[in-house]
Amino acid sequence: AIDSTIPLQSRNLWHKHQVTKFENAEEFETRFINHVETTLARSLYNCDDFAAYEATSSSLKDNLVIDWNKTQQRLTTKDPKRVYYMSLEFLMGKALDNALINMKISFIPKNNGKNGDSIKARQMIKNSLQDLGFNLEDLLNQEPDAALGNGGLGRLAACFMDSMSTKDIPVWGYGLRYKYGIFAQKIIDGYQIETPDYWLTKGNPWEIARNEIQVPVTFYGYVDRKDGDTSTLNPSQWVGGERVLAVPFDFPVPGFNTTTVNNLRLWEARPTTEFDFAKFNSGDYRNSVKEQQRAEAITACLYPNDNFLQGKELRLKQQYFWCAATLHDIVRRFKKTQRPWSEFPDQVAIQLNDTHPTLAVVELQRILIDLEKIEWHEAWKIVNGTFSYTNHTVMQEALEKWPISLFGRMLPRHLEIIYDINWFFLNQVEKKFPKDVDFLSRISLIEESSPERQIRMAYLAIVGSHKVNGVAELHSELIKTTIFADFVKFYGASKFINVTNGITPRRWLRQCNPELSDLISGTLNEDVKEEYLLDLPRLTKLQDFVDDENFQRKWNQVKLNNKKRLGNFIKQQNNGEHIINMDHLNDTLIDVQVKRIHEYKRQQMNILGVIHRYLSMKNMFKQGASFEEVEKVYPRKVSVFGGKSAPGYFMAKLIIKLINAVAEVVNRDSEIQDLLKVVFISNYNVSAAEIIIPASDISEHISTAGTEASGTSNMKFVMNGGLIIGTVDGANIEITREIGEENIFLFGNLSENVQELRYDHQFHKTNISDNLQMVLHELVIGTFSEENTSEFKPIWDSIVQHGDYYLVSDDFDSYLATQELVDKTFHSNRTEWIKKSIYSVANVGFFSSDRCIEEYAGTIWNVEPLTPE
Ligand code: B1H
Ligand code: IMP
Repeated sequence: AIDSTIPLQSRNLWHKHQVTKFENAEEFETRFINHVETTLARSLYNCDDFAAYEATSSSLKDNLVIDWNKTQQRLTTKDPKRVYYMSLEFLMGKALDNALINMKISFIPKNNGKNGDSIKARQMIKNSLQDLGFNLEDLLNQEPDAALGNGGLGRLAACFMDSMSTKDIPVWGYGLRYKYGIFAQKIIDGYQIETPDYWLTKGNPWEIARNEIQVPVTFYGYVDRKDGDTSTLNPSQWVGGERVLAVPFDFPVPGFNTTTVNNLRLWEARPTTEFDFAKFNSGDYRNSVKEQQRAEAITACLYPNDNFLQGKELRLKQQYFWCAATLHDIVRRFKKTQRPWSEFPDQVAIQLNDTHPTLAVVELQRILIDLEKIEWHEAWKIVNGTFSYTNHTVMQEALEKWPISLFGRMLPRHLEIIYDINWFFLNQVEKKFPKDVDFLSRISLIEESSPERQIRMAYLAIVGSHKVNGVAELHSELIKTTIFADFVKFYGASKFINVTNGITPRRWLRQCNPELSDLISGTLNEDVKEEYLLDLPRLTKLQDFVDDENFQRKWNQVKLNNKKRLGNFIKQQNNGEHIINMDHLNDTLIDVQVKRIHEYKRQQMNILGVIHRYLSMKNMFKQGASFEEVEKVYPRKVSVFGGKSAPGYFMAKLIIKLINAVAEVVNRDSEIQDLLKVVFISNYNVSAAEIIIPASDISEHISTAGTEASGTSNMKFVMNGGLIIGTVDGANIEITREIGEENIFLFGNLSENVQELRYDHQFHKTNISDNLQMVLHELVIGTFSEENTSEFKPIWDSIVQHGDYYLVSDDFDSYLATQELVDKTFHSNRTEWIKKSIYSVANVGFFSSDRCIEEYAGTIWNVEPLTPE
C-alpha cells in the first residue's frame, strides 16, 4: 500500500470484513469474553472486578472507535470547518458510565423481546454483566477518575467536549497527558496532606496510544539570520537546543444519542535520545538517564493551582511543548487538503481556554512567516482570524505574565515575534490616540515592571484573537470595565462578548442522579428517548406538576434517597462510623459547600457561620433551654465541606484545618447531639461530586461579589433540585433571573460597592459586628486549637488587621440572617421548599452546555454541525 491507503482493487475485501459494533446482549457478551481471554490473557478462572471493568470498557471502546473512525472519515471527506479546543486541563472523571449513558443504542431485550421493544444500552449491559457474574456498580467503582484539572475551568472543558459531540460539532480537544493528575487529598489531624495521583498504575483502557506519531519540539537555542539581514520580520531560522518528542494519546468522546465520536488528543513528552550508555558504563548512573528524565518531566505533573499563577519555568515549557505539538498537527491536517493559506481561518477555529495556550498564537505566526514564508501582515491576518480567547478570571494573581529573560532564553524566536506584534500593535494605538504615552504603556504587551519586564499573556491573547469572551454576564461586563478597559477603548466593545457557562445534563443529571432523571423522564413521557437531555428547556413542563402532591412526594423521596447515599459515602470515609443520624435525614438540612478552597470563595465565612450557630446553641443550653427548645430555633443541620487547597496556599490550608477543628469539637459535643454536625469530605473530585451534589438541600456559592467569574457547580446543584444561598456574583445572577428571586437565597454587598468598601478598610478599622466579634474571639482563645492557641490567629488577622480584602466583615450579618431564613423555609414549610426545588429544576434549561456550545459555534467559531447520515 502506497501512502498508507489501501489500493482500490483490495478495498472490496476490506469492506466485506468490515468490523461491526456489538448490537445486542449476545454480541456484547462475546466481545467481553474475547477481551478477557485475548486482550487481558485471563479466563473465567481469574477474572476479578478490575479485569471485568477493563473488558467491559474495551468492548465499549470498540464500538466507540468504530464510530470514531466514521466520524473522522466523514470529516476528511466533507472537510468542514473544525474547532480546536485547547485546554491545559480536562477534568473528565470516569469514562465507563458516561459511555454507557451516551451510547446510541436501544437494544432488543435478551429474553422474550417483543417486536418494537427496546432497552437502554446501560440496562442491557448491566443485565449481561449480571449473567456473566458481575455487578455493574462494582465495576464502575474500579475506574480511577481522569483528574487532569484543578476545578471549574477543567471541568468546563470536559462538559464542552460532551456537548460538542452531542451536537455533532466537528472538534478536536488538545491537552497534555499528565502522568499525575491533581493530587489526592488526605486529611491527617485535620491538615491537608497531598499524595500523588498516579492514575495510570493499572493502564487505561480508554486511550489509544499513537506511538508511531512523534512530533519533535525544541526549546532554547538561538536565532540564525543570514549575514546582513537584520529584520526580525523576515523569515528567520530558530536553531533549538533541547529537543523532545510529542506522542499523542487519543480519547474517544461520545455524544449522547448520536454516532458522532470526537477526539480528545493529549500529548506525552518523550526523550529523543537513547540514554547514555557511555555514562552508564563509567558508573555515572545518575547522569546517564538525566536527559531522558528531563524530557519526561514535561508532562509528568499537572500544576495544582486554581486561579493562581506560579510562574515556574517547567510550566512555560509545558505550554510551549503542547502548543507546538498541537499547531503542528493542525497545520499538517490543513495542508493535506491543499487549500491556499488564506482559507485557513475558514477551516480552522482555535479556542484558547484561558491564556495558558496563548503561545499558540505566536507559534502559528512563526510557522507562517519562518517556515511557510508568508509576508508578516498576511500571516497576522490569518492568525487573528483563527484564534479566539476565553477569559475565566479577573483576579490579579491569576493573570499570566512571563519574565522576558526566562521567556527569551527558552523561546528566543518567539520573543522576537512578540516584540514585532507589539510594535505593530502600539503603532496602531498611537495612530488612534496620538501622544498618549501613559495609554501606550498601559496597553503594551510588555509590562515595564521591576525587577524585570514581563509579557502580559492576556493582552497577547486579546491582540491575537478576533473575539474575547467572559463566562457570565457580570464577569463579561467586569472585564470590559476593569482589566481590559483600555482594549475596549481601542478596539470598541464588539470584540468582547459574553457566553455564560453551562454544564452537561448527561453527566450532571442523568448519570449522577438516576432516580431524579427517571422521575423526570417518566413525568415528561420520555422514558426511552429522554429527549429532554438533548433539549433541556423542555424541563419547563415540570411546572405543570409543581402543585401535584403525588409528584411532590416522589420528588422528596428521590432527595431523601440521595441523602442516604451521601450518608453512606461519608460513613465509608470515616471508617464505617456514621456522623450523620440516618434516621432523621428527612428533617436534617444538608448544607454543602464543595469547591476549591480559596479565600475569595469564602469557606472561612461559612465555617465562622457554623461556629456562630454552635455558640448560640451552647448559650441557649447554658441558660437552661431544653433540647426541644434548642431544636426549635436551631433544627437539624449538617454542614458539609469539601475541596482541595493549592499545596503552597497557607491561608487555604489553615481554613481546612479550622473546618476540621470545628468538626472535632461540635461533633463530639453530647449536648448538641445531632442538631449540628460538621463534615469535611476528603479528596473532593468529579466522582465525589456526583454523589454529593444530588444530596444537597442547600449549597453555598458565597464568593465576594465580583470575584467568581461564573461558577458552574451552582448550576449543578440547581439541576439536582438543591436550593442555593449565594452572593450577587458570577452565574448566580443569571440563575436568579431564570428560576426567579423567590427561589434563591441571595445576600451580601454588590460588586459595584466592593472597591469602595476595600478602600474604606484601608483607612478605618474594619467594622466588626457583635456576631462576628463573638466568633472571632473563640478563634483566638483556642476553643478550636487547644494545643496551639494562636493557630487560627492569621484568620483573625486577615479580617481584623489586614483590611479584610474579601469583605467577610461586611457580609457576615446578612449571611447569618439569610441562613436563618433558609432554616425557617426548610423546616416550617416543607411543601413550599419542595415547590421551589421543582420550580428551579424546571427552569434550569438555560444552563445546559449545549446552549453554550451553540453560542460559541454561532457567534465565535462560525462552524456548523456535521450530522451523521
Ligand atoms: C477559573 C481559573 C484558573 N478561572 C489559572 N481561572 C489556573 C486560572 O493553573 N492555573 O494557572 C487554573 C485555573 N479557573 C474558573 O473557571 C473560575 O474561577 C470559575 O468561576 C469559572 O466557573 C470556571 C469556568 O469558567
Ligand atoms: P488526521 O486528520 O490526519 O489526524 O486523521 C484523523 C483521522 O481521520 C484518521 O485517523 C482517520 O480515521 C481519518 N482519516 C484521515 N485521512 C483520511 C482519508 O483520507 N480518508 C478517510 N479517513 C481519513
